[in-house]
Amino acid sequence: MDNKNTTKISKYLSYILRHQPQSIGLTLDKKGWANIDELIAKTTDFSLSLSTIQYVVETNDKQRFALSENATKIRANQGHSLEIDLALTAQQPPAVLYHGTAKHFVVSIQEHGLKKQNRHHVHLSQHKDVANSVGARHGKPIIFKLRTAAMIQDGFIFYQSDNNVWLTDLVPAKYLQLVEEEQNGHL
Ligand code: HQG
Repeated sequence: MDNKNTTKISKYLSYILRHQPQSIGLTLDKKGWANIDELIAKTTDFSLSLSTIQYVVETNDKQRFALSENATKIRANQGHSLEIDLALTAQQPPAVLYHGTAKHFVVSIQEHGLKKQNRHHVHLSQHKDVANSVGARHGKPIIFKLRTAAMIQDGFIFYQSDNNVWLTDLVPAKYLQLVEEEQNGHL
């Protein structure tokens, strides 16, 4: 399968499994799992097979999806807007975490902190280059560095998704430090 097709299917699965399963009449269970046979049957815009799904899951650049042990079910590892329970457990985060965003959000973030917006959590990364590409999805990328040690001391809780995205409920502005643009240029 070529890259274009793989990306198209990955985007489709993200949309269905994170946001709008009802758009094809699919229901996810409480933990976000979809029955694969049902997903295939209800995908009518193009032809989807189990082997295609397995290929997309295995080769996905961010490991966005997981298959159940017997490959009868699939779910997204993170990024949902739907109310589902991923059963995440609290984890000790690395000393430094980054959040990539766009320049036009900076003033609002500095005033209100990082909010989860439509998703379950604020998404954070251990790596600056990943944060940079996350930010670039929204415009000119800008990176915030988090004072995670101070947050832990103040009782904030962090989770890590199965595909290594760090998550938390909110990040008040006082824990955020803007990484200077000159530094961004040397990722
Ligand atoms: C911003 C992708 C104004 C926030 C990525 C972000 C990630 C504020 C945008 C995952 C704000 C929300 C999530 C405030 C936050 N004022 N703007 N107070 N607080 N924002 O897409 O983190 O490819 O929901 O900075 O790689 O960009 O889909 O979140 O710019 O891991 O697998 O509001 O999605 O993964 O945007 O991305 P998003 P995100 P996938």
